[in-house]
Amino acid sequence: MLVRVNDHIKEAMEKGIPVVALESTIISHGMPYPQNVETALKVEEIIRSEGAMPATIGIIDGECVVGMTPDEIEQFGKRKGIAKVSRRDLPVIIAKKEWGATTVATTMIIAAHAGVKVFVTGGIGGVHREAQQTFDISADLDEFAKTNVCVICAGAKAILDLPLTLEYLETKGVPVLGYQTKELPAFYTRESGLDLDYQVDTPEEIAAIMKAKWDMKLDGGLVIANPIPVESSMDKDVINKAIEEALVEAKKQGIKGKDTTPFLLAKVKEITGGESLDSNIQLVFNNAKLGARIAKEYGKL
Ligand code: PSU
Ligand code: MN
Repeated sequence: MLVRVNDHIKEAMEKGIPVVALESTIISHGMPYPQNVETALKVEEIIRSEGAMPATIGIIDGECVVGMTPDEIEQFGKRKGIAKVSRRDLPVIIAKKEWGATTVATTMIIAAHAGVKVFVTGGIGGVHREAQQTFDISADLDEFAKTNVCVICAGAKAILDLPLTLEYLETKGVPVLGYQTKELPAFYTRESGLDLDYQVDTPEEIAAIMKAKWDMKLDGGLVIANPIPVESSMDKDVINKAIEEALVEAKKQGIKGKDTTPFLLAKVKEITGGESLDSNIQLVFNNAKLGARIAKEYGKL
């Protein structure tokens, strides 16, 4: 079987309980052990407490699993050498029957297969700084152009070129909706200085926009940009300085391609003495709450 939807997820769907997808690259490549596993399990708990069903997605022995068990989540957090799997990697990992951690792009693909429309994560990939030279644009952005899943995130990290990321999403026809804000949040901070065209204030409004998009056969996803809670957000100067330093270090070490995002995340954490990791964890929890509510509202339509 290419995609295995576990029984508890199937049952939830039959009963009309809304399902929320979760990715595994954030577990295997986005956070250190054991915080990665603790966070992944807590996110599931938050989604359940909101009356929805979490479905963490990953690839196990070449099988795309929707609704991993806590033990499998633990494995994704602990095991070394689990590949980071984006769209181009997916067929190889499946055919070779390997384990793979799914990025935003791949999680969208597998969620869509299973009929899951809402997906919660921390941050999405984007256009990297200096992409004019490197061509490094995350495959996440192209996935938003074709796969029908609504993704709740805390905006995009300032390790990316945020203005170019917004331009790219516009070109690809992807709605970017600010949740109770008119400004693109920048992951660790609530502000980026970049205006969004649309502010939405309730999960109901978001569900209605999802439905209108897909009823019109406008294929592709939506980005819901949910700012980090004030009490968990970082000082702008502190985080920006850490990011600049991390970027210099990445260049010095010749870090490229798929290694860039995990490298920068780990480096920023090191430079900020772990403060960025705490913020990262809190913003995912905040997104989980909103994602569950959106899934519930969409389920009513
Ligand atoms: N942002 C984070 N943590 C992450 C990622 C992004 O704060 O773990 C992961 C997501 O899985 C995202 C991927 O899809 O990085 C993007 O990688 P790339 O830029 O190589 O496409
Ligand atoms: Mn890349």
